[in-house]
Amino acid sequence: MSVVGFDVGFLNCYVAVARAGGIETVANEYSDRCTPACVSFGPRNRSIGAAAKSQVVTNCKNTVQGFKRFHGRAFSDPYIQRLKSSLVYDLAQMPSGTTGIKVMYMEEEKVFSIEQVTAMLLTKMKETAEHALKKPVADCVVSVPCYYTDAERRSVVDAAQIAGLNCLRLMNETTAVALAYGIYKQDLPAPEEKPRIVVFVDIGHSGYQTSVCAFNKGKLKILATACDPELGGKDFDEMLVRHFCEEFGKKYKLDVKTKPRALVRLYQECEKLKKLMSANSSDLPLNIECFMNDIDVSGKLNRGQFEEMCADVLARVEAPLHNLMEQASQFQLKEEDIYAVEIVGGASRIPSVKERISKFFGKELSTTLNADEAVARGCALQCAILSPAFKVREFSITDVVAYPISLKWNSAAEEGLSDCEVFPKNHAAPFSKVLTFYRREPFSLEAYYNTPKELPYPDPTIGQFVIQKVVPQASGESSKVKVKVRVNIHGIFSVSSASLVEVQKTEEGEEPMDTEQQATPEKEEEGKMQTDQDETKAQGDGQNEAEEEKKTSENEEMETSTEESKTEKKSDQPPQAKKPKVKTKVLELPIENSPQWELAIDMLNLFVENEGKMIMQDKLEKERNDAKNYVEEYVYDMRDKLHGRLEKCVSEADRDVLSLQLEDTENWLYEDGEDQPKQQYIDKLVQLKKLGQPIQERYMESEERPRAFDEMGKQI
Ligand code: ATP
Ligand code: K
Ligand code: MG
Repeated sequence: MSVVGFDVGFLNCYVAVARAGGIETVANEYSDRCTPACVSFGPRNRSIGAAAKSQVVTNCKNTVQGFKRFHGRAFSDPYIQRLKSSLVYDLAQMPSGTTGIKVMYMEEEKVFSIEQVTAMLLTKMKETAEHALKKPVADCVVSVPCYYTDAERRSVVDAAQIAGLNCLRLMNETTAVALAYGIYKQDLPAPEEKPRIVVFVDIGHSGYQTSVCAFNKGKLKILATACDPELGGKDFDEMLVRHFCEEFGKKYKLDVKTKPRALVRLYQECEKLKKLMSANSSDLPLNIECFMNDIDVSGKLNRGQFEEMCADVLARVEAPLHNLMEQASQFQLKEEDIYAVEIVGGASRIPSVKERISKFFGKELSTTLNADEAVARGCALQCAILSPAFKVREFSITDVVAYPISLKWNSAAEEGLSDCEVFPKNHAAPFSKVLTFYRREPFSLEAYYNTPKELPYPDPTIGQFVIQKVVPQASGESSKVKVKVRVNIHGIFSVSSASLVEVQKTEEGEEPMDTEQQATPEKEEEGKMQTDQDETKAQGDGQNEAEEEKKTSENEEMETSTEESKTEKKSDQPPQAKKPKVKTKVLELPIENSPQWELAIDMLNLFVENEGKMIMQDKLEKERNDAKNYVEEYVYDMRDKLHGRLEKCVSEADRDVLSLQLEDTENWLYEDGEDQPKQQYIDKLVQLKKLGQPIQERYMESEERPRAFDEMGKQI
């Protein structure tokens, strides 16, 4: 059982784990807590994270960044087509129609699905967590933007599975932040009191998310969310890049856009400059040596100029806040009810962004959370709450349905289509509802988002769900079919079960055979967590408050009947006089689920298998490189020592033989030996050691002898 939270950012990823001391953001092999969302493909292996980022310039066509926005998208999606031309790497269509990434890997052209690429990143983050926890990691919570639709969410769940992870929850980023904020607060209002209202704002590299959240002791409830999925740090970088492309065009006659390498370098330098400008309002330089055609370029900029050129971007900061407060006003919330506005995310550090948000609310902004790590920490806290092996203080989390969901179906009673909104906007989630239909035969339901205009996604379809094996009652009447629909813990819609109620009328005293007397399952059992019997103290949040039972904020609602039920309902009423016993038998019905852009199970399995192979390949390549490095190290080390402390232990002739061997090996390493199988390096090292070892042994002996005498002397 592992307790891990992953913040899969557009640019920056963070891993948080729960350990004895509490929640901790852990560092990768470069001692950095931030892992770049970057994967680079090479002729022999992949590099992921920091190692990949260092190849952004040198291997730009095969180094993939900014792929978070490809999840759940068709290749033909206008959004993807628009982006395609601005990327330095290639995109391609997967056989299923979704977006893939085309690179050279292992000296072959390969197309990886977006799920595979994110899985690669997760593989790296998983290793970081495993290294920190010193045990295998599977259970985890993964962050997603709160504006993600179903297809995007399912794609991330698949990516986690490909990486061998068991994703307990996809957590909305702002909800993770809210949890990280609330769980430690000792002074939240009591459950019956007026809740404390906090607005959260997360501005990352690609997206801008806000939520308004109500806190009471032991619980948080998201009330509404609003977003701009296309506003973040990258848009400011874009403006800077555009500015310098123009300037260098005039000043040096360079067409930067024609050289992907130069463009990638300019992006890097502009991002650095942008960050510097947050702390400094004076003129700041931008210098790049050998930028293009051997020309060094330089420019300068100050914050005032930066704000001027980013005016259009900055003008978009208020819209989501307006949207949020408009929704909040529907439940009588006003600006004066807001206790705090907490901001996180890298781009929230831009002074003019902060100013605008602060001005909007007429309030000082609050920055009590770690702007970079809050999402990962919130995910780890959620994982601790969900994990039966961990005791954390009781904290219930209720999220919202971001876009209203409707179902439509062919009506049995009348001709034509019927539909009904099953989850209105800002409905609590996760949540299940039971719908009742009266049918004689299998029927299908189509789920869709009913406000396509507000959807940051081109297709409102969620999926088709066929309720199979529906048959009429023995009497020939329609059967009562109960269909449970839910927005699950990942925020994904599904038809989770369906059952047919078979009514059996028998005479008094006569017991029907084979019948279980069973109540209709209206009570939702899923989502309830087992009582934690583990004796370990509450470690998740450093608080020692044990809890008896954990459950998610799964809510229940009694059956919602559709209009079709009315006409036939009477036939269920047994006539008073005869007093026959009515027994009902509930038959579970199979459901054929076809969510939009679902990854086929055989593809998923293939991807799992391939990820395993690539992990193995990376491992073998690392071992090969290590073996080569050992040879190199030995050559340099021995050469130094032969002329140093080993000199007195070797004859001139032996030394010359070994020296020559060392020199030959060094030359070999730069020529034929540059790229050899691991065994070659191992053999080479053995060969060298055959000559070197006896010399070193002689040296050891000569060192040991006087020491041994010393020891004897002491004993006497
Ligand atoms: P997303 O949340 O959109 O998936 P992310 O989580 O990877 O993206 P963050 O790590 O929150 O994004 O933020 C990265 C962005 O913040 C980058 O554009 C970075 O340049 C910017 N940023 C970081 N520090 C500063 C700073 N001091 N001033 C201005 N911008 C900054
Ligand atoms: K991040
Ligand atoms: Mg982020």
